[in-house]
Amino acid sequence: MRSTIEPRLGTKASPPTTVSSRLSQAQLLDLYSTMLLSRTLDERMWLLNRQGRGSFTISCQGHEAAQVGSAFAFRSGQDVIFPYYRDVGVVLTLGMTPRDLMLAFFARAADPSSGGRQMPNHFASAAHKIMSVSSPVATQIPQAAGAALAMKIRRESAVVAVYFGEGCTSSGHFHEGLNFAGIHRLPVIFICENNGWAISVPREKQMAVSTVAERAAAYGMPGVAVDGTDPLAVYEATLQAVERARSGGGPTLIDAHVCRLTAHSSDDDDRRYRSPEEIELARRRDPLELFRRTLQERGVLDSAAEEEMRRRIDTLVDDAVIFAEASPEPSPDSLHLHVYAPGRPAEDGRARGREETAGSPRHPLATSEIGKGR
Ligand SMILES: Cc1ncc(C[n+]2csc(CCOP(=O)(O)OP(=O)(O)O)c2C)c(N)n1
Ligand SMILES: [Mg+2]
Repeated sequence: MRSTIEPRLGTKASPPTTVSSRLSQAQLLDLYSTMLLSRTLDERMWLLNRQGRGSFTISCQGHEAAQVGSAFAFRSGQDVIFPYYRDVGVVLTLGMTPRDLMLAFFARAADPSSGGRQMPNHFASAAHKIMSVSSPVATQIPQAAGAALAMKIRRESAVVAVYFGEGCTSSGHFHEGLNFAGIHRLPVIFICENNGWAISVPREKQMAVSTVAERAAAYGMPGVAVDGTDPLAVYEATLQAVERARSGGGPTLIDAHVCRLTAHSSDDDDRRYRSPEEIELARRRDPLELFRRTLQERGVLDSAAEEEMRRRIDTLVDDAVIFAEASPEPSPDSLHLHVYAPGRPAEDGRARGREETAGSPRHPLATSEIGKGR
């Protein structure tokens, strides 16, 4: 077993030293409180899972600085965002609420992401231009390149952001998406939350290069490695990428070095493949702790303000749990909603599903089309 999140950029016992000149004191506090809200919500989901009240959770813990710091550079409701399953901090920054996320966690009818049909953390919000998370990892990357092509054709000033883990960079989708975006100089920012693990597979077994950033050279775009535990460093790197994209300079790949503070998911036991020393090293890079110390040292946050912030966030999370748990489940007759095209009702949903998949002339894999060279 090897230690995989050794310091290259950001492992440090002391807090980051930069406080962005681009952010006001109020914005810095907002950034920190969104990180704290992400962590508090996430911890509550683990608790609820262990109590048997929620079937599954997957964590943002250790990624909050990269998520909130980068999302701070986007315009909510204008830029198009393709998150991945860890991105609690991204979607909260862009306007989804604790209630929204708890409704998905409990799979309730009012869940804005999928009406209770998807796994938790498969975020979606049309109002915030947050595109639905795809379960097969990395498929969002070419989707984002396609969305960016649409932006360019329509001459829109919005940009596209797509998030993924470093494990995704071994997938063909990653290479096709970046190649296409590089060729057409598309306004898209590729943000890798590089935590050194793809479930139990360490980075050394995922790629032969030592950083994700260096992969960018193959696609003719800048690759920026950044300390993903420092929200301000991530914010600055993302802002520069956004400015480049908006001014026609094309895509950027950001490689944010983060740490995974939990097991892969609530169904995983990482003690089987991570050493206690490696887990301890990750804990020492806890982005929340580091940023709190920075803000305290700079006189932006004192303990009374922190106490008050924690109380407010606990109340928000309590409210979200009570509200979502009491909300109705989806009704069984809505089973096929958003699954089949509207306007083609059938008395027997199961039979209709089979017929449409196999025989509909509109279906690209209809049996009648296969083998005819179309
Ligand atoms: C195409 C595909 N293969 C395998 C999986 C199972 N799977 C889910 S998450 C994951 C690891 C992804 O690792 P990484 O991209 O580094 O993201 P992280 O979870 O570390 O943030 C895998 C292999 C999947 N969802 N889709
Ligand atoms: Mg990973």
